Amino acid sequence: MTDTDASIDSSNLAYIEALYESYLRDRRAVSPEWAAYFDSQETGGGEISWRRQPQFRPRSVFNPADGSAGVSTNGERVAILQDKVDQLVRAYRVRGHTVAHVDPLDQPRPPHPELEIEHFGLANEILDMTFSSDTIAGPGRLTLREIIQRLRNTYCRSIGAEFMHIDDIRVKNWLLERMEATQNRLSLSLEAQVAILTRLTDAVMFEEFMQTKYIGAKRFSLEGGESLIPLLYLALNKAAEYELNGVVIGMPHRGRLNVLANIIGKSTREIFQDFEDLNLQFEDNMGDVKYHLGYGATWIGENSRKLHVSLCFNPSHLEIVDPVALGRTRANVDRYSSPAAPKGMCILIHGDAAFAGQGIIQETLNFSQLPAYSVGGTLHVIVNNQIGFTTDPKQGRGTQYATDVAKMLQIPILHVNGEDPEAVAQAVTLALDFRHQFLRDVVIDMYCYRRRGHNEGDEPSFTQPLIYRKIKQKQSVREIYRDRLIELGEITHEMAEGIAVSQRQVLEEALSEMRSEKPIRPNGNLGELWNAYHGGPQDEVVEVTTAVKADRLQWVLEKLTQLPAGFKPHRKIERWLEHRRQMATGEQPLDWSAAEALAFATTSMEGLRVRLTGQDSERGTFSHRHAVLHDYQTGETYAPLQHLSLQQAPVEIHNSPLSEAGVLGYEYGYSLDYPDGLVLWEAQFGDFCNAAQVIIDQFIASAEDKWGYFSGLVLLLPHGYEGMGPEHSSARLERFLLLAADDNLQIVQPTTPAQFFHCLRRQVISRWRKPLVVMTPKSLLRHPQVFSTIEDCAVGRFHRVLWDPRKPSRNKVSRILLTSGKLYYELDKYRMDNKRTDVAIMRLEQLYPLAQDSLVEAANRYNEEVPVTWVQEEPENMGACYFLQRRYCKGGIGSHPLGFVSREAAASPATGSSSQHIQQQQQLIQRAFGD
Ligand SMILES: Cc1ncc(C[n+]2csc(CCOP(=O)(O)OP(=O)(O)O)c2C)c(N)n1
Repeated sequence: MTDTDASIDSSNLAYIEALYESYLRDRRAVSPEWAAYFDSQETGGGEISWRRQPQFRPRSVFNPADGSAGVSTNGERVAILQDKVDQLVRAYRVRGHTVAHVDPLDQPRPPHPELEIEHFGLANEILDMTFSSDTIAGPGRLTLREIIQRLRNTYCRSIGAEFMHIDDIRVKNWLLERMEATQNRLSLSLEAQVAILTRLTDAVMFEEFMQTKYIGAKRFSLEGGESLIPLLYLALNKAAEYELNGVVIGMPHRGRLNVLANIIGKSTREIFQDFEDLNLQFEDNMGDVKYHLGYGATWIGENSRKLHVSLCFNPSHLEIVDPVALGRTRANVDRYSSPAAPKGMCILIHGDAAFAGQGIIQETLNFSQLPAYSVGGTLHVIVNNQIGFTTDPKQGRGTQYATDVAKMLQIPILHVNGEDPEAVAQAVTLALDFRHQFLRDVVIDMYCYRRRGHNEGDEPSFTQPLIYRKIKQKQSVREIYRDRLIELGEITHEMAEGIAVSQRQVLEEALSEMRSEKPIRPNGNLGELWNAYHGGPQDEVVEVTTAVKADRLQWVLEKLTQLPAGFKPHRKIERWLEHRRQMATGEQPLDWSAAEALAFATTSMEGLRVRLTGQDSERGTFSHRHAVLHDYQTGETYAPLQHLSLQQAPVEIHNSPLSEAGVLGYEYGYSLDYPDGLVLWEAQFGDFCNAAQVIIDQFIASAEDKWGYFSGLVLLLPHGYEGMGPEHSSARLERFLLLAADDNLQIVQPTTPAQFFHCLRRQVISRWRKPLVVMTPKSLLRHPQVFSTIEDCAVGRFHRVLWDPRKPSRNKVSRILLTSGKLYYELDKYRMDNKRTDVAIMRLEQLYPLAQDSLVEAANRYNEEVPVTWVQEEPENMGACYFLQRRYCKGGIGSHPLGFVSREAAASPATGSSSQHIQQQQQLIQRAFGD
């Protein structure tokens, strides 16, 4: 018998005694096995016999030493206890976070029963017994007391880690080893500690300075959460260490100014200037409030590597910037690296209430591992000040943590006490090493508090009196850390004060410079990529050639029908390819799908990237695109657009997740950092874009005006009244027209394949970057009258107004119809069927910016004062009626008075009854012709 065995043996007796006592008090206090054992040991008179039978066998056990069951008595005893200890170890890994000291406000956390040794049938008496600790990083054998201490240090100090929901054992073990080997603490050099203190001092001084110089001005201070600044500082240093070239940050209002000043590098002089509202003299646009502004600058890491850091401009709508920041990051990743070895990174900073409450978070997290959207892992940081405006967490979420939605991903969630800056440093180091290793997202939930009200004018004690009494008493995190370092003898009080004094001085100097010198022009922020592109008014736009030589178009079409040897698509697709081949030879005219493919192909062959995503966009909702073909036998895929030439730029067409706000935000973000590409989002049906209305309102329509951001994003929105009911008829054209002003958007409704071809190419060849909204057809995709020729794409350009191709005689025309979209073909059919040679039909292909001159020119082809009737399928309160009437054609079109024919104003866009639809449509057309 070894010494160890002896100690186990003697401790065991004490342990069993203790268990037996518990059992006598309450049979349920011990495990069923022990209870059964003790039961079996009782003699009739209640006398205990087990002491006289040391060879007890409560159950057959597995011996980890040799894998056998039911070995020697001593082995069994050890194995039983070891098994329980192992269960306890696992419980700490799973539940340790529930009791971790993560809250600087020390709000009570109830003990977790699974972290009590009794729960596993263990008792205090064996705390000094030695067990195998092989499953824990560190020494191979430890006493139970030491094991528990290590586990508590690792999982229950200032970091509470949730990671045991990760199924991949490789990932889980990596985390486990990293945390347990260090007991989840960094061992920091003095230099690193001083760096943290300096960053904290920067953060605190900035807020104090602003508070005294701009009393009562709204700035959404970071006070209480200042550890965000060292956290970001360390994150960017890590990014430099991993040789990344760019980091895009998305964050809300809280602490933005502090981050701008102390992380991004916006000069405090410029920030003061924003506070004094001195920028009006520079700005042609309406601008935005200072706590929404973004900025970009170069960050130099401690290893002297440079990377570009960009803080996205932000609307007030919490979290909606997240997909935008991700899209920007992916653009960087695609341009300079790949998602498998990304050189760019995204950091998203969130509020706790917003993270738990906003649905866009789920949409954003869902991108994480999707090949078309992954950026190789995002760092999420929740500035968890434990309040949302005036709302307590218990009113704001039904989950334990603000971060629980992130458990949908196989990623770690690190809850960390923001008042322990070294724990914050450990969390961010672990997080970024994890991201680098596994290319997955990671969440840091930094617990802190909010020193003031929601903003600087708010009184928080109205609603949270108890917490704010406590907060008032609290020293700042800087003071706490400073005192700790002084106590440890790492620094002196003078050194700490020196850091503060010099920071205060820098701020004072910047303020007096700002006050004594001329205002500095705000940084345009767009970066080099944008040098060749511009926004602004359309009258500065140079017309571009969008036509492509006929033989090239034929070659491309033919190439698009070629498949790799042995690749066999579905029979119907073979026929579809054959049809396309005939388009190449001129035997068949071009349909919509071919024109689109030609636009994408030629753009890519001119070196410009094409990226289209949307729900089921690979095939196309209406089964018309077939951009990605599937082998009918093997399921393998082939995308002909990607195999045109070795020199072509990538063409990516992807099915998106079933999201609108998230995906549109993402593609918008992509377009911000890919001005030299054609970036498109397609709605399944146009009406679904209303689920992304925030992106349309807050970014697409207004970003140029608010922030000087340009975008060439294209929205493809299927639109048209075809009896498909209230929801699948309208892409809500009226909403886009309502948003149109200052040439902020382009809104088109092309009616021929060639028009679509030219319009898409114009969007990317022109240097003018404006979002383009395309009302795309459904029934026209296969309409026999809807075709173009190769020649139509080989000459000409996009026409904003289409003249009547039937060329009615000027003197005969007594009625001009003006319409847009597929209704043209129905009106034309009626005209032909009824031989109405007195009616001319013009098409408005671009609704905004409206080419008034072209419209007047088209109307003037007919006699003066011949009335024009705008005919639309939509009810009067929708479509373009009000827009034309009120904004552009108040007095008619030139000398031609303007009338309107539409469905009656209605609450819902269309009827659900297909026969009623047909009837309405007939009446509408008859009214247009005055019949
Ligand atoms: C989508 C949206 N809804 C409501 C608001 C109004 N609002 C601004 S801040 C805020 C509270 C946010 O709380 P939290 O996410 O915890 O961040 P904190 O302000 O505490 O840092 C609310 C409701 C908003 N800006 N955006």
